[in-house]
Amino acid sequence: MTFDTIIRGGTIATASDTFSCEVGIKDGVVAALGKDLGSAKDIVDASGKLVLPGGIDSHVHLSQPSGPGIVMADDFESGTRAAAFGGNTMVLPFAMQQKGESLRQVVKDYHEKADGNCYVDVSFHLIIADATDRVLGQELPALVNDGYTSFKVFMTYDGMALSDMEMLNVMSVARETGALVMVHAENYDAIRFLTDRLERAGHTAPRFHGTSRPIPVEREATHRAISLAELVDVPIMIVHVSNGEAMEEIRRAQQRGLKIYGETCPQYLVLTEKDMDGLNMEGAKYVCSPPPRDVKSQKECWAGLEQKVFSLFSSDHCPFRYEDSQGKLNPKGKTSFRWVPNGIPGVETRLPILFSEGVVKGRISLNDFVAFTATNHAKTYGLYPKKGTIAVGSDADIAIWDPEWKGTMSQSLLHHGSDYTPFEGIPITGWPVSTMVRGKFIVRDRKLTGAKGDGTYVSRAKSPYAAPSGRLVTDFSPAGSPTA
Ligand code: DUC
Ligand code: ZN
Ligand code: ZN
Repeated sequence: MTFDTIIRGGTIATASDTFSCEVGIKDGVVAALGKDLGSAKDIVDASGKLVLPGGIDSHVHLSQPSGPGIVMADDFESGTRAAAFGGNTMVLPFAMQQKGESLRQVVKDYHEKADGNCYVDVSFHLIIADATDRVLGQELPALVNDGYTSFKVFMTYDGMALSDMEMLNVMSVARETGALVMVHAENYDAIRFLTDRLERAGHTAPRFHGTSRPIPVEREATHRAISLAELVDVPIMIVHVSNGEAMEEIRRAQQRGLKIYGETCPQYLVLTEKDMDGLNMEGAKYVCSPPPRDVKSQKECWAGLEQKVFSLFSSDHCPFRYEDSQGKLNPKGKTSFRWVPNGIPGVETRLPILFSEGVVKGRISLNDFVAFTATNHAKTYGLYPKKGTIAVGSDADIAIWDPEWKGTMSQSLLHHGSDYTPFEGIPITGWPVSTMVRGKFIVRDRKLTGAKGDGTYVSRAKSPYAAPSGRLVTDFSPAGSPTA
């Protein structure tokens, strides 16, 4: 066979193995793995490089409405371009419903924003903010059948928080349809109470964002979400876990045999609440929810990865510009942390940070790095084995890494739409130099070679991780039966 491309001389790592061989690519898929594969139109010399499955970032926000007068710093074009430079071949942004909106219309709107504009492949999770009978009974089941097989629910935020009753209803639909529920676990009333008291006391600087949502706020909601999921026997993914107390809730549930999964993010490994304490409004650059905690929490989150309590490492890329009246420095944000948009950029920095801090420093193996950043995302969200690995028959979604590259994380290296990175100044070893999506280089030797439209929308299967365990709390099953 004559291949389109052969990648030669590199060290390949998957979630399970590390080996040396050539990768033969034909028609966008991996067609052969072996020695001396012969000829190809394009022979890529990967000597001294690592050849890894392209990163899949399953927690990304792009072009999402973020409140009056606030504009997100990345749309699908700039966000997926930055993703490619950061070694990613696929991202999963959210299609976010707001109160009163039809979920089907929301999905159409996000396709308008994404289709034809992406550099890497994309697929949407749905955010459910209005759990009406129509959404629960008609729109969600139809959308799951159409390949939108995961939804996120919020336990906090005005206009977004679901009551426990609504959470149970959404979880029941997930059980019946085979979808996976992602949960933002923070206690809404506790945050409102603390925010009001802080403002009344004149504590309005960005650092009080952390004070308004301390660890018990997250721990309690994590415990409650797990209990609700147990009641209806449905697996859930607790996203963006920031500390050991919430992580221990997940571990305890897993030890009891429940299908409770956890995700953590770079900000919880390398930032702390002190970063929100910068002079003037500098702290706003780090405002995200849950907030970064302390060094003890960082260590606990590392332990959560090392011990596989967490299966996913995502960026929670939710970018705003800093020097911008539509971003972090919006006029109301200067009056109180309450109005500083929540979120930080990270789609381009996620992989180098975990490689450098995790693999190079010996905290996790290279194979676990691949699992946490690509393979587990594909398995969790119904994309495996088409995505998330290097195997014959899989899409040729590949990142070539220079494991020896040394430098300092800096805004000047990045391509995202934000005007800063919260990870400025972190020493880094290892960087992705080329990114290939379905056989086409989007970035080659650090230069953009792809075009918008090279990334396409990917419809997803139901996740095997979403199958109920069959364990009921009582002899009555309150949620419907799973359908195939
Ligand atoms: N939750 C997210 O998942 N991202 C940004 C803000 C938030 O609250
Ligand atoms: Zn969230
Ligand atoms: Zn998020």
